[in-house]
Amino acid sequence: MANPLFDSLFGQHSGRDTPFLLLPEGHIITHAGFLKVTARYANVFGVLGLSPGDRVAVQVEKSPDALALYAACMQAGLVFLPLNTGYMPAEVDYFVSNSSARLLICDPAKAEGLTPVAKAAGAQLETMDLSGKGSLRDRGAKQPDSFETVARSSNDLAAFLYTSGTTGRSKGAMLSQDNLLSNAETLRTHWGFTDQDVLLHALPIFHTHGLFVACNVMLLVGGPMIWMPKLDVDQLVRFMPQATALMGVPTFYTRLLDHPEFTRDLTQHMRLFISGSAPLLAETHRNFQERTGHRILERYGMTETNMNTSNPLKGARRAGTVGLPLPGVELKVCDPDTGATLPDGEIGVIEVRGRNVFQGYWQMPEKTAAELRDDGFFITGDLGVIDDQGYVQIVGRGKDLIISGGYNIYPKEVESLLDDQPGVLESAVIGVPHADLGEAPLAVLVPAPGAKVDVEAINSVLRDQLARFKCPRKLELVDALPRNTMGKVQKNMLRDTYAAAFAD
Ligand code: MCA
Ligand code: AMP
Repeated sequence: MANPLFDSLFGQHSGRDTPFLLLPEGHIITHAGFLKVTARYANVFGVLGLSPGDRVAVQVEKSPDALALYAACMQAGLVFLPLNTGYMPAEVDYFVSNSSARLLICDPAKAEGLTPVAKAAGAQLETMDLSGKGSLRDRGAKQPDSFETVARSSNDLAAFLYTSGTTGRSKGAMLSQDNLLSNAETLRTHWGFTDQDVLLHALPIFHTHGLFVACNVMLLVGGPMIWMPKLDVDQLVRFMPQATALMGVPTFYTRLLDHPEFTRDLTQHMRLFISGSAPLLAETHRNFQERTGHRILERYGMTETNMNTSNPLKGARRAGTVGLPLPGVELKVCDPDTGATLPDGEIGVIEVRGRNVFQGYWQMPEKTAAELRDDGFFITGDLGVIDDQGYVQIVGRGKDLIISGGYNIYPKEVESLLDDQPGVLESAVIGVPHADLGEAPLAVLVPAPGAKVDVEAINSVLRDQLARFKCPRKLELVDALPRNTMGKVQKNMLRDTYAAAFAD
């Protein structure tokens, strides 16, 4: 094939008037219609002077046109770089300059703040709003609705997704066509998706889960998605009778369980509920089964690896586990110090290898070498154990990471900013249990001797510099941080102290 990823996901639907995106207000976008829009954007990229391999950074609200940007990048051989819509200009600045993106597409409302960012990075700036309108669509209107697909090979890069590091700056995970296509094919088969499925799609499309897992699987099989701009549980409940499957982070399931109309009757016809991106409490799994009769299928993945393990479609779905390694994925649990493989039943760091594993971090050979072994195994930083049936259980994280509602927060990034604030001697940011989001960030601050800390002023700086989901929901002042004999901050003790901080 000339362009394996584009041809398999999109090209195969050329000219098909089959429903692809079902919008909540009733409008239906067909595969053929979607591909025409895609071709217009691919033509615009050519007019803007982009060449295959160039990066296109995209920070736009979820819409059919936003998805068409992904398709257009694939068709034109460009590298798609989606960005969380919550990121502030200071954060976007880093991604655009680090990736040397040639084009930044943003919401018109953010264009003023991002113009200097694009300028400094030498990138062009175009706009697209929630309804798809903006400078890019205006340009597209003058372009043909067909485009000759640019030839690419399986090893060519398809996307960069930035993941933060426990130390230092975010890293651009380079994903090849084969990484994405092989994983989507595996998931389609493993989860039994066909063109008879209708997926409720309420996840954001700037992360692996909503884009590569949900969209790629449905594109492969040619079934439609009910395309919701964001999670709205009333809407999920309203459209569930038209769907067969749902993919979500655990918050989707706890919120559904809180909804009075989410009943066994409503879900009888559903084929599959899939959860991932954050730990699903065994209690949620059990409550869900009691309410609906369905056992949620939990799986485990990462930006760098796509999906690694999954509970089975047929066979035991075990609460509190992420199931078995997917076909084609090798998984082992290793001693964190020596890297030696541990026997089943022992806790260690999970390492994975397979066609799903990324190509490395963009222009960061040392970081790549530190996490991706020469033999192809990727060190995930997740702590796990394999039971006697081969099921993998994630028991913790070797990396200092908070996962809040499925979004990753690296404490180091927030702490660095807090430590720079007037009157702050040092800080520690921890994840504290949160009924809705799984965990949420809380900051513990130590004032400098004799200094007064202005909590409100600090909150305002945080909100200005960081995406809202990263901002600690509470700031606590203490005299000193607990440290061990080596002087290392004991975050476990802080987590115990503040365990009930979000209990109400
Ligand atoms: C929104 N807010 C959050 C979060 N989301 N705060 C902490 N954690 C969050 N996840 C903040 C907003 O900034 C806002 O703050 C306030 O909460 C309400 O925002 P709203 O938009 O109303 O929130 P929501 O619609 O209720 O969103 C919660 C959500 C959403 C549905 C859980 O965050 C979501 O869709 N998460 C999915 C994330 C995801 O796709 N993860 C996959 C990546 P303020 O009031 O101060 O303005 S991981 C991945 O891809 C790997 C590979 C994998 O395995 O899947
Ligand atoms: P990301 O960097 O956004 O790709 O997040 C990947 C991380 O999410 C993994 O390294 C895990 O720590 C976590 N994760 C994903 N799925 C699960 C799951 N089902 N259970 C527990 N943790 C998960």
